[in-house]
Amino acid sequence: MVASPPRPPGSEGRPSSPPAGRPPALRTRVGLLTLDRAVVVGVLNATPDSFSDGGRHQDPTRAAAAAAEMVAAGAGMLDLGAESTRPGAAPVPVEEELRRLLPVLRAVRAAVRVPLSVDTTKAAVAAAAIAEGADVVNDVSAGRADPAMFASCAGAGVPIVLMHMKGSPATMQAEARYEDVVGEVASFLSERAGAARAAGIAPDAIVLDPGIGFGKTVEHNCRLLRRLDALVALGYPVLVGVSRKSFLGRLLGGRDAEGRLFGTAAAVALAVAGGATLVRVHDVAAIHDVVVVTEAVLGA
Ligand code: HH2
Repeated sequence: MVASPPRPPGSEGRPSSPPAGRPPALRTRVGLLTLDRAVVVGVLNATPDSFSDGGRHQDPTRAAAAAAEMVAAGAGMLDLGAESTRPGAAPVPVEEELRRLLPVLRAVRAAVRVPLSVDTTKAAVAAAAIAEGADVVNDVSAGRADPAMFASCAGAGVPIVLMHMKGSPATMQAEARYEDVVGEVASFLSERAGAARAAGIAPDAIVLDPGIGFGKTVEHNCRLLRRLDALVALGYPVLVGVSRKSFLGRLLGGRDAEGRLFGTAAAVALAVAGGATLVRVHDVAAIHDVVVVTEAVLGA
């Protein structure tokens, strides 16, 4: 059993069970990742160009130190990426993605014991990362970019995060048009979960994600956060990634990524209140506090 990370003293009184309808665990190769309390997923990008931590974690030794720090601060999982998905980002060839990712993954794997996810849309990168100890695949294309992705995950018995995105990172902001954003995202994710299951991925190895900031306006992002219940109702754990995203900057008068922590905190608290069980963030220590307090209030 991979338990949720320990909470600091004073966090007694938190809810001992998830709100009704929340799936309790995610099946990984190393055991069940319990989701009775929301898991803080720390972001580690081994990229030169990610919008907020680009260039900081390319060196394996520094990445491992950052990983250990995030786990000590309460991260229950870490998400490692080697291709930026920021709006307008150009695709990275598989060799370059592996060259960036694998040394960092090996160093992080040796440094921490929490489950590691790999943020990639390529089955070959996922397979190489799984062979080096990654436990979860985080695919922002939800299996559409590479037809071999679901088979790779099913064959390895590794869970997958299926995220909604309109178009690709290069085109998505130009495609941010919906009649009913909540309904369209829910039906997309339901269809992708069905496709993943048809390819042999276990139902308790699927996580859904509304894809905050991926082909969405400020209003679309806010609406999805407000109506997260519509995604939770699909019956899979929901991961939400709001950390430092540009919709927060827009809501806050054009604030840059470094100045979006309190905005991130507000969005994370509401996501957890709406039923998210995994929150993908850069500022682990601060957001861990947010999650502890939010869950204590929810369970009171
Ligand atoms: N957001 C980013 C990247 N990967 N994966 C999921 N499942 N959900 C998200 O919301 C999500 C994601 C973008 O953030 P970041 O990794 O900080 O930036 P970049 O894509 O530029 O590396």
